[in-house]
Amino acid sequence: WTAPVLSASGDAVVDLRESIRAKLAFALGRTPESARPRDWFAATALALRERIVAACMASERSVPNKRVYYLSLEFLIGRLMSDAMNNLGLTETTRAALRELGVDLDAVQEAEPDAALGNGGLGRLAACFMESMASIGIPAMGYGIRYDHGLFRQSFEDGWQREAPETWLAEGNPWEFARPEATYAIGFGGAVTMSSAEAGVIRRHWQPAETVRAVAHDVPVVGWRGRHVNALRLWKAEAGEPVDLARFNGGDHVGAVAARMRAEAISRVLYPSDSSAEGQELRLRQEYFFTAASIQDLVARHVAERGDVRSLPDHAAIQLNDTHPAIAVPELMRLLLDVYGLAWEDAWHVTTHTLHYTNHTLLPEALETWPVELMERLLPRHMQIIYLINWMHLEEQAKHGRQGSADAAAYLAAISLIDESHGRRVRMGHLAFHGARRVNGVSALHTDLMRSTVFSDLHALDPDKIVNKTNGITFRRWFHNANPGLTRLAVETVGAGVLDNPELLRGLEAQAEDPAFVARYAAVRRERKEALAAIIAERTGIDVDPAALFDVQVKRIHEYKRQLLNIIETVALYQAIKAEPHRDWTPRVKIFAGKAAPSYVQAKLIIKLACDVARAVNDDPEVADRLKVVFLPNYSVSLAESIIPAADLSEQISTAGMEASGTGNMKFALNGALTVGTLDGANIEIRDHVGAENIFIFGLEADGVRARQAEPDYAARAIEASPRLAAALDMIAAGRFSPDEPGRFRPLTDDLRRRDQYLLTADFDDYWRVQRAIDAAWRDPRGWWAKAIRNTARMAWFSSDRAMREYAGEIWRVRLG
Ligand code: DL6
Repeated sequence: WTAPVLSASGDAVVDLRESIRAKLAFALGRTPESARPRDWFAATALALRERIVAACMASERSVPNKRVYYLSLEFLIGRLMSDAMNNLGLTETTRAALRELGVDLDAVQEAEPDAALGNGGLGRLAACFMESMASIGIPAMGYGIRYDHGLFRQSFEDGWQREAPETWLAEGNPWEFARPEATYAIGFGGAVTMSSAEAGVIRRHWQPAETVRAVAHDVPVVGWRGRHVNALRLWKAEAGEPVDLARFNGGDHVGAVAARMRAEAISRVLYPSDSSAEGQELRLRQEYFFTAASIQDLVARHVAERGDVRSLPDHAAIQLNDTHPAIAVPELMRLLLDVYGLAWEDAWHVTTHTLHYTNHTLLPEALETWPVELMERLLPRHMQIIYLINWMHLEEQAKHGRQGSADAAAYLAAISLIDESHGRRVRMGHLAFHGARRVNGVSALHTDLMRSTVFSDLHALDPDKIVNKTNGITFRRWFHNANPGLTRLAVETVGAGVLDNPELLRGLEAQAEDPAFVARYAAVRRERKEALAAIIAERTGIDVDPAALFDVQVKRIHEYKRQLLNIIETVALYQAIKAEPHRDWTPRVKIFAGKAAPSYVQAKLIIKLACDVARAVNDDPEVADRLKVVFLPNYSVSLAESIIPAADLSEQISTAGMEASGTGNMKFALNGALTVGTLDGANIEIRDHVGAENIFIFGLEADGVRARQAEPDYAARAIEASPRLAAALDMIAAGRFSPDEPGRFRPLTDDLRRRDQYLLTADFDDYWRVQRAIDAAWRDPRGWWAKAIRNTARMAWFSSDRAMREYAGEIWRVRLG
């Protein structure tokens, strides 16, 4: 760790300065006078990349006994420069080198586009895991897609979300290495033929109708102190032939590149909307494209290194990040059977001892299934293999005594890989479960629910298969880089060892009530809040008081995450302030940020409501600084890095049983925000670690949610029993926040009265109660800061290094380097 604690040494500064100068001239063709911040960023990144390469080559030369392959459709890596500088110990050196060139490092860092190759938690988790694997020395490769356009850019037009394409690659990516030598042919469609039996064995040959090229691009992932470098290999889709020359010369200039456009569409955008059949097909093409390229690549590497494909499980552990790469099960089987000629039993042994699967959601609408018809058309050989796997699986169970029992048919239907209940669809979760050696959930509660609900029948067949691996976050990004002031304070208080061993944060506990330490801790927060206030003013025009309680809910907008509950409580608070304007209200700034999926109508309406409520509240002179509401546009990893260290209160208020884990909750608590949350996902484990007296818990637990959902008219009755809730809903429904369109929010309020799937009405009163307890706690600064410091001191367990060690030992059985 050199930044921000130590200063830079002279020689290193000169070396780096000259290296940056040379990159600017010879790689970018720019003079210092004509260079824009973006050019300085590219030159600096290229100079830093050079320093990563040496370590990278060392990693590549040695053949580890076993490698981990992490397959994920999303890697929400954000900006890479601060990671690279800090992990190489070069932040201050870079700052000094640029200063000598008359350039400000902060401006250069701002010029780096965010690599937003993911939607939210699942993709950000993959990025944290990659960094941790490199830091603790797990030989690993991440595999994903090199999307031209990551998660859309969000702006607001009169409070409505607008989406525009994000263009992170517009000026190239200085971190990556194109690897055209690692190119694979990926087939789609066509037919399967059989060769005549040789020695009694019939071989099948898939002859695809269409072939797309997957071209590797590697981004080095440098670990803490630069000891290990792994690669994130992202696949770009290209057409076999860039242009149909005959058509082009015949005058059909657009038609001549149609096949190319179709191929390239695969890596064009993250998460194409699946509201059309074409969108659904493209999504399946993306999943197969990156999975097949990755499996071919890793099998080829294994065979080149070890000779025999049968030993794959000894030298490779493949982790499927959710079901998006679940097609790996039949793809690996296809390669082993059709290309390497293994017998079925041997191929199945290799497959089920190499693959592992992480589940990230139990929400029924998010569990992937694909129409059998689409799979048969796009991946005919894979569908044959899936049928055969399923047949053997069902035969096996039928043999084990379930025959004849009254519920035998229902049982077999429940465990089948094919769901026949509404059309025939392949259950990707069941496929991944069946093909994996270990299956894991991402928090203790989520894993229990996996065992008792969605996977209960499969779990009964193999009770050791499901294990829990609670998520984690990389402290290098979410503490050292995002909050250098607090990191410096931790280092000065408990020693520099805390940078390598976060357990040493425990030492802060002894200072939790020491006035001098508390003053320094509070000063760091104040500085981050002032910086965030400046961002808010610049991006929204709203002035907020850094002395107020910063109450933050930032995450994807989804009904189960219940931003609507927070907004309704805001309206109720607004009404209460209006009713008693002279009371001593605790000043609050409610800060929201997050994107709604473009086709998610209800979520977009929730954003609009937040913006409309914000306008009414902020414009009301009677409220003044007691309550402000802000919706920051275009939430991203970089924005999160500015928001999280400035938060006093972290809203983690999902309906119990619905948030698999959450990782934002960990980032906030580590940085000393107090959590207001339900007993959901990892909140439960956070409470266990920080102590029940240092977190604000409210609402129904998962069992209570299920019981309440079974009660008829539960929402109407809850509203009737809560005058405060009823008044807030009435105010919204009557158009008080949407005078130009009074009925605008009726779809939200009507849905709450009729159905309220996410139990907002049930939890509202308790949420109000806990928020007022928070107001009172804020008015006792000594008590508040002691709680905050205890949060920081007790969060070490949530490091993704811990999570990766657990995966390495208990799932992958891989040695650390
Ligand atoms: O495990 C990472 C992250 C969890 O922290 C969140 O609780 C969960 O919602 C998220 N899951 C998804 C689901 N996507 N799919 N499929 O993003 O995973």
